Amino acid sequence: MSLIFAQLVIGPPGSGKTTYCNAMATFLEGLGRKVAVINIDPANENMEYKPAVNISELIKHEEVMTQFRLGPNGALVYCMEFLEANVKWLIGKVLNLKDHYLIFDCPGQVELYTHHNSISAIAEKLEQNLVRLCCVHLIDSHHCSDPIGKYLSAVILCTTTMLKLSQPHVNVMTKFDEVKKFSHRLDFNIDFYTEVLDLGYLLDKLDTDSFTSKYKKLNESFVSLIEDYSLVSFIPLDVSNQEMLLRVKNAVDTANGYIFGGNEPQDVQTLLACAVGAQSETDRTSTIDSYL
Ligand SMILES: Nc1nc2c(ncn2[C@@H]2O[C@H](COP(=O)(O)OP(=O)(O)OP(=O)(O)O)[C@@H](O)[C@H]2O)c(=O)[nH]1
Ligand SMILES: [Mg+2]
Repeated sequence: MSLIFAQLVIGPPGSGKTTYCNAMATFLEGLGRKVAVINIDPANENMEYKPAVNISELIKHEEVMTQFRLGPNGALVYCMEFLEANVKWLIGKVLNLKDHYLIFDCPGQVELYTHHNSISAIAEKLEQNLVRLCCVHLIDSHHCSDPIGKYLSAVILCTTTMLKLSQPHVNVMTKFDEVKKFSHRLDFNIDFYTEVLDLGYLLDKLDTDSFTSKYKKLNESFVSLIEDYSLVSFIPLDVSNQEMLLRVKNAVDTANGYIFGGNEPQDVQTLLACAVGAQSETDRTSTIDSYL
């Protein structure tokens, strides 16, 4: 049986998941890949793509809220548990799409990836059915504008999710076109945030802030945890930039093994390999610089 390659697109609410699914699907189709987007976010309202499979065929978020008198988050958890209990339904749909490259659009409730078990159980079931996943974790670049309240928590979120889901993983910093609006206020060069460089400098910053200095020990522990695992770095992305989409695609194809077993015509693969090889560090830096 042949392998199915897929992206599991996750990230906090509004980080750009649905927009990314649409842009990446269009980008890959442009390269000749046969793509299907599967929506497993029951609260998804504004899909720009036409999903090949939609969780709302199985369960409706609003009905769960009404029937069980749950808030939006409780209902989302219920829907994910329901999907896990009915994972055979999903596997059946996926196996019908076995000649496609799959992109899963996921819900934005982060606890589903850091604490709850349903998504990791579903991912495991997909793996058992020869789906080779790569989690693509989207984080809004706006988090860099607040290293104290947002950036550190985003990096902890990524670390925790990577450990919890235990799947190949690519972290992406989205809405990079927005960075220029606040780049003059950043405490460090943008590479510091994307490469997750020595966070000791961040700690110095946290210590000078009257609010966060109260939590010195806690912040030290967070930084030490992140640095001990040393798992996180981010690929910058503006969804309208093809060069940036290509970099994300290449990282994902390497992470889930598509480059070794994908069905893309050989000449396209060779061409892309050349394009990637040709993109030197200077090219990469100048793409990023053009956004600052
Ligand atoms: N400027 C800019 N805006 C973006 C980019 N990607 C997404 N957005 C915008 O961010 C907003 C949220 O995008 P969505 O794709 O709905 O985010 P989401 O993660 O699916 O949101 P939820 O499903 O509600 O969790 C929309 O207004 C998008 O147009 C980007 O690269 N640049
Ligand atoms: Mg969405």
